[in-house]
Amino acid sequence: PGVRPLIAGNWKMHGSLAEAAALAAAVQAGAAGAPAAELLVCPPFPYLHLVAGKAGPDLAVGAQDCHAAPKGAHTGDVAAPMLKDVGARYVILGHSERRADHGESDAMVLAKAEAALAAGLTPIVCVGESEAQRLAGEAETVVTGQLAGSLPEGFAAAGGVVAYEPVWAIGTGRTPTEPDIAAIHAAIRAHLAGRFGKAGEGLRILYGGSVKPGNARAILALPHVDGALVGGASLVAADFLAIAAAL
Ligand code: G2H
Repeated sequence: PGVRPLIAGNWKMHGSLAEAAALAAAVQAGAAGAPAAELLVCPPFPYLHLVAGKAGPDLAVGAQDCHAAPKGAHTGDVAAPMLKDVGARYVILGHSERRADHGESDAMVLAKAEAALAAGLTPIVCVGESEAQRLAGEAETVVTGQLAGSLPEGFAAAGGVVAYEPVWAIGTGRTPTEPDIAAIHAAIRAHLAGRFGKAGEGLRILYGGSVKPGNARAILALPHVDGALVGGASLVAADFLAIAAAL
């Protein structure tokens, strides 16, 4: 109660300029039909400015990564103030694909989150265990360790968002059981409350990993699940809007 759930679309490295424009327009057009949720789409960098121009007050726009420095000699990277400049309000950080493809550590995610806050962006910090870690009974320890290492001091004051994405559930069609999702979200809440006090109790914790229209209602009804980070299903406007309408 009191927290408006966030349904975030992570478009990853998909689409063309024309497809990004059409998808953003379709989501924007349907946003009024899902008033319970705050809607967010996170397109690839080249389409960010265009999509931000299509988004109205019912649809926020975010990026999928940023550099830790505000500017400088970093060929190929994108700074947080640039994202803010083109209309982004959020930035996804520490997604497991970035941790795997680019060797991002908790310390790097922390530095990026600090840069995001300094630029006036809201970070969405992703955490999640691998399949081996889950089988070894380490899921909760891994997740709380990632949080301890990657959330900056000002995170709660800025309304930062945590996304729990078990690595083995990403794009696989597999999801944890509902009790398993609820257990990790409760552990994340306890960590946030322990670290940030009252402010940590109101922060949004998203579930991500194979969220679809068919499983969204059950997942979003779980305690301490304050929204979803949606990959594959966010590329189809009707599916993304159906997930938002499942709240
Ligand atoms: C997890 C998720 C979005 P998908 O990465 O971040 O993607 O819904 O395709 O599993």
